[in-house]
Formats: sequence, structure tokens, C-alpha cells
Amino acid sequence: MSEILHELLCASEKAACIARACRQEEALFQLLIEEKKEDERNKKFLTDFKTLADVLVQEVIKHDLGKKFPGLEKNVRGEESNEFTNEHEEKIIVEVCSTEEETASLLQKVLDNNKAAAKTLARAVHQEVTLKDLALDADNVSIPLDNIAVWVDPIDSTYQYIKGSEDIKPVKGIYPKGLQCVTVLIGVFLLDTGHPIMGVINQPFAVKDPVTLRWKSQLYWGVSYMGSNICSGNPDNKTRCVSQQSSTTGDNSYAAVTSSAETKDVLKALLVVCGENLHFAAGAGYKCLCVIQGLVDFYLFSEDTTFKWDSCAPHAILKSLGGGILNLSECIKSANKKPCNRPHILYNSEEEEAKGADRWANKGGLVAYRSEQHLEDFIDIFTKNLP
Ligand code: 2IP
Ligand code: CA
Ligand code: CA
Repeated sequence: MSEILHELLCASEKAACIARACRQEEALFQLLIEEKKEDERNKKFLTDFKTLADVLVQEVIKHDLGKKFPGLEKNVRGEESNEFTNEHEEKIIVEVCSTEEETASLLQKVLDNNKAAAKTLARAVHQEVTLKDLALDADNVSIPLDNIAVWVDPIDSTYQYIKGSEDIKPVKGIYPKGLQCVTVLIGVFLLDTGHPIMGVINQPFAVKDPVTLRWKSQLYWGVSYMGSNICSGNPDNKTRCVSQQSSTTGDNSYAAVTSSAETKDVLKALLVVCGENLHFAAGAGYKCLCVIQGLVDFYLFSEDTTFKWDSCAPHAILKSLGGGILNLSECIKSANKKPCNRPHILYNSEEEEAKGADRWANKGGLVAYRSEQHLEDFIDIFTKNLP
């Protein structure tokens, strides 16, 4: 099992290397952006961009996983379609070729004949990525390769990635925006049940080396399968993020993070429950990471603009910590039910009536948590404060 986890981590690190390489040269970066097609449009943004980096990263992950586990590439699903239109309205299928030279010449077509840029990218695509000092203590778990599929978000928080702010200050450890909110998300789920079982989150712009001025990744992973729960780091998942005796909200004070796009009614209720411990941050993956790191107790969002590829990887990690991600609207409806009856988000079924990316939307919103007991309490108070 460590083998597949190891491969996911390496794939995420190669993805992070490509993401960093693409940001380094502004002229190159400007070449890489293309507007999303109408039916794939994420409702929330008027102009949403997908980048060649995004498409390429997804293809690299698919290619590298398929090389190690033949057949698995057919079950790697992602946000992006690999059809790219260049400046001359030429349609090009972006894929990893068998040699670096072939990949470079394919990329050259996408990059309007920019040979140097294409070469740099192809080098990043074909490089060997090794991860030092990885202690993957997950050998005893055997994963059924014929019953798994993978959701990939090659770059989450594209908007922050394109903007590229490097100097945002964290508030109580949480970055409201900036490059730190960018993540690569790779989640494995079971095809038959739809349950997430393994996840990797790579934060490509986590720390900047003060000497080389180069960004370095931080990696997080978790496995939750057949009673085995293993994860990177060792946060005490049962602690609450704020003092139990908060003066404004008494015993019921919880820390939560949400999107700046959250609705007024939900924000009002969250403010009552969390007070000054309500935070805002960009990136669905990054907000989940705040829960995983123990910076907040919950990530809550009531809109339909997160997708399976946003939540699958963090969901598996949260499960390995004793938590999970639930459908928020169902959770509110079943506020008095036992937590075991609450609806976990599943990854193998689509919204029948929806079109394009919306088929894979987390409809009804989501709530990510680490402790079932705290969730119980929180949902109860939160629901009572909704209009
Ligand atoms: C986006 C990204 C946004 C998020 C949105 C996701 O994914 O994570 O930041 O909105 O839900 O779909 P918000 O930051 O308001 O939570 P992508 O960047 O991959 O399109
Ligand atoms: Ca995303
Ligand atoms: Ca994305």
C-alpha cells in the first residue's frame, strides 16, 4: 500500500514543481491562461481561467500513476479537459509523450512556438521526482487496485495562483489569500461505495527559502481503509481550537473557516457560534487543510461551488483523523439524528440533472470536521441560529 501512497506523493510533488516553474517567468505565465468554456464555467467567477499548467499537471499525474499501476490512468478523473486551444484557434490535445523532446514539440504548438518555454516545461514534466525522508508507515493496508479511482484537482485556488501574492500575513495561522492558499489535491476513492480512502494535499508555496528565494512544498497525507487510520503529522484531533471559556460565546465557542462567497444568513449564524474565531480564506483545499492542521474546528460552506476533486483528498485525510466531510444541507435537516446516520459526501455518483462541471458539484454545500462529538454540538447550535 505504501507503494501507491508513495506514488501519489511523488506525483503531487512533480505537480508542485511544474506549478512553481510556470510562475517563475511572467511572460510565460501570461501565455498559459485561457478562458473556461461556457458549460465548464464555475458559477462563482465571472471570468474563470484554466491554465496550461493546470491541464498539464493533471496529465502528468495520470501518466505517472498509469506507468506504475497500468490501467489506473483510465480511472484518474479531474477538473480539466485536456483539449487546449492556442492563439490560432488550433485545438491541441495536451498529453505526456514518451520522450521529453516529443512533449516539448507538442507544448511548442500550445505555446505559440515559444521553444524555450516549451523546453522548460517538458523538462519539468519528464523529471524524476524523489522524496527524501518519507516515513510511510502504511504497509499493512492492502488497497484493491481494481476497485479504486482518483479525483485530481491539479491546482486548487487558481485565482490566487494567477494573482501570485507572496506577502500576505496570516491571521491566527490562517492565510486569507495569497500563494499559500494554492494546493494540489489527489484523492483515492472506492468505485463501488464511493468512500474516500486515501488523500494527498501538496501546498507548493508553503515556505520560501530565505537564501535561495525558492518556494518549497509542504505535504499532507492520510489513509482510512478497513479500520486502519494513518496520517502524516500527529495533530491532536480531539482538541478544540479555541478556549472552552470564551467570554463572548461561553462554552459553545468554535473556530471555523468559510468562503467570502458564503451567504448572509449562514454568516450571521456562524458569527453567533464562532464570534471572532470565524475566519475567511481562499481555496476549498486550503480551507480543508486549516481543519486538518487544527487551525479551526470546521470548514463550512453552503453553496454548490465546490466539487468532488476539491474535497476527495482532504476528506480521506480527515477520515484518518476521526473526522470527515458531510453534505451541509442534509446535515442541517438531520440535526437531531445520530452522527453515524449523517450523509458523508460520496465520490462515485454524479448529479443526474446537471451539466458540465456541475455534475460533480458538492450540491448542498459541505462541512469538514475532525471530531464527531464537536460536530454534533456545533451543528445543533448553528442550526438553532439559522433564520
Ligand atoms: C475553486 C477554489 C476557490 C473556491 C471554489 C473552488 O477551485 O478553491 O477558491 O472558492 O469553491 O471550486 P472559495 O475560495 O470562495 O472557497 P479552482 O481554483 O480549482 O477553480
Ligand atoms: Ca478546485
Ligand atoms: Ca483547479
